[in-house]
Amino acid sequence: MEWIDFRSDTVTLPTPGMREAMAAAVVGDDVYGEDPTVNALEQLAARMVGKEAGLFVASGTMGNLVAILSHAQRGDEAIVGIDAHSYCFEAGGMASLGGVIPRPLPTDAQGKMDLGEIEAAVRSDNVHYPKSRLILVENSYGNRQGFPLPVSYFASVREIARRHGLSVHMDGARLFNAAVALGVTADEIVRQVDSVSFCLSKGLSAPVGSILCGSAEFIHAARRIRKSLGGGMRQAGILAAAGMIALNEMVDRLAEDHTNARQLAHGLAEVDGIGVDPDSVKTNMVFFSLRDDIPLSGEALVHRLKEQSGILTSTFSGPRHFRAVTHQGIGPAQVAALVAAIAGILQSEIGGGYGQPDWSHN
Ligand code: TLP
Repeated sequence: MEWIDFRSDTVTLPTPGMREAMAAAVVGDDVYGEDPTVNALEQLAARMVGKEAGLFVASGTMGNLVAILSHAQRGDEAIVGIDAHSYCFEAGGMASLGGVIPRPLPTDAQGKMDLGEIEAAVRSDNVHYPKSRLILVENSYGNRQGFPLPVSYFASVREIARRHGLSVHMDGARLFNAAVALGVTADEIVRQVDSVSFCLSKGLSAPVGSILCGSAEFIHAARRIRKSLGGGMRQAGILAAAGMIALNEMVDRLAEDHTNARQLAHGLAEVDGIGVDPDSVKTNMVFFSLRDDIPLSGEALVHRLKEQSGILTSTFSGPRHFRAVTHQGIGPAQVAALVAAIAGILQSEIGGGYGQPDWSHN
């Protein structure tokens, strides 16, 4: 059976063009700086986000960790959203591996930290305190169904950072989703931060890899940190070749994923027993929930979707809350299949309440 996989955009498979490019890639030893394909990818990535230099890393998690360890010393503090990926989902690497202390702040419905609270969180020079060193931001904001935060927010954060001599790193795992949704170029967003890491392996469909970008001096330091973490790869041009295609050919199509996500949200809104807010879907993620009175656990819904319809979904941020992510492997037919499958399961549980979804939205 071919699965329909809504669990994440990390499940995307390399395109046939990527596989060809990987097979034909000219490679060398990247630790010697001699892999021409890696070098070309790093230069292209840096150019696309308006930074001086780039560094190919194994994953988004490694990109954030290398960035944090390059900006901050042991005992320094990093201000971060309490539900940001770098705080919640990266196994605490900044603290366990880098000795960097996270200072989590609450975020609003879009994933923004309050500017006043950021400013208030900056430590004064006092022997009792850790040193504030870094502000971590994220765009799009994963825990807010991929909300694309506007350039103006990052400009304000940058202003605070500048006043206090802090650096700003952006977890831009889905930077291009944010840019496409906002109708701006990636470099307009990234101009506001000192460094950014973004993933090639999510909506852009490359099999492996992220890029960290920043000033030439910053990337020089980051290269050593990457080595210390075991991230000095050798003939990595095999992977970078797919990354080139990800950047050159896969960015514009992200708009399709966003359309499909909106369509999914509108479809689910028609299903009795499902809670979803279609207006809050701005990129490629749909968060929805199962109404409390439905006599079915979230886990059971996930299980039945898989067993009955070959559809993979997952709960997210709560036992009755779900995240569905659209990507290259999901088109309108797969969206319709998920809506129909959920409607069918709920109908058998509560009976009735589901008509044909109205597909005229978008
Ligand atoms: N996110 C994964 C899971 O870890 C939740 C996903 O399926 O969305 N920043 C953000 C905002 C991310 O969403 C992710 C991955 C990362 C960083 C880490 O990237 P990888 O998985 O390449 O280490």
